[in-house]
Amino acid sequence: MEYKLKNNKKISFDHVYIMGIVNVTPDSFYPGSRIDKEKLIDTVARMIKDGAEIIDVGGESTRPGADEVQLDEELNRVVPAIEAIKKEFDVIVSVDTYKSKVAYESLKVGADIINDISAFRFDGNMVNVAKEFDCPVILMHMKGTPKNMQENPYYDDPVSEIYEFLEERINFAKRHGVEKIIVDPGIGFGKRLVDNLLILKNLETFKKLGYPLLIGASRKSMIGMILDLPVEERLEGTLAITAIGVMKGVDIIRVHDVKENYRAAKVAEAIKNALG
Ligand code: 8Y7
Repeated sequence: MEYKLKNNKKISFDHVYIMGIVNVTPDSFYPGSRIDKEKLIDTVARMIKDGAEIIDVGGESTRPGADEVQLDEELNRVVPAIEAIKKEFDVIVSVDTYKSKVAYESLKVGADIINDISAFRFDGNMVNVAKEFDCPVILMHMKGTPKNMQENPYYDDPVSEIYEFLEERINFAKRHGVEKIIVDPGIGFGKRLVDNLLILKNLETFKKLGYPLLIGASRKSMIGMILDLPVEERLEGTLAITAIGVMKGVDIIRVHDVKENYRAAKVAEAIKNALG
């Protein structure tokens, strides 16, 4: 499978892609990802050198309990950042937003992919923007909203419920003419530790949806719960998830620490693809 992008670019899902996280927010939960605009270009240059093929640019923190960012503020953060990245580098850019206006303005300055953590649920116009630009869209599972999702999450069977949710969102997208879909079970979005563990243990199940699969577990609290360590100390736990994710067929891995995850993914991928 491959998805065509603008300017003769494409994502060919014949190897694992590392997506580097660039937060242009003042309140992101992991302090290492706070970026001011002067550092933006250096940061992206480093990520590309370290193996990132996609840069995910976000302007609103979606950590549990985060306040919603006003539209204008999000536009002011994200659009100039994407414009600057696209001017400097020939790299694939995704825009992390659930607001159609932010997606629209970002696509106009060169963004390639919409990363919508609401899977077209929060903004009724988002699916139309995706259709108009014929761009790939990441459809992620979340129970509730960023503000309330961790209040009391419960699933009888997280893998089946998330699978069915993603199936429904895929059908919604297709009904509206959006075909370039990437699915994501949404690690940490309205899930308990046990739910996150079962999702990761059963990642291959989500491949049966028939679309490329993305995971984002980088430094998330599930790692902190297992190891009893703060966010600064969760790299090794992240790498364990990356290796297992690759082995189970994940196509895109969204991470803060590109170099380390790229190397872990490459080794896991070599094992996964070994013949003989
Ligand atoms: C994810 C994400 C975040 C994820 C996708 C964080 C924006 C929280 N997590 N997008 N965004 N998947 N597709 O810890 O897991 O990075 S924000």
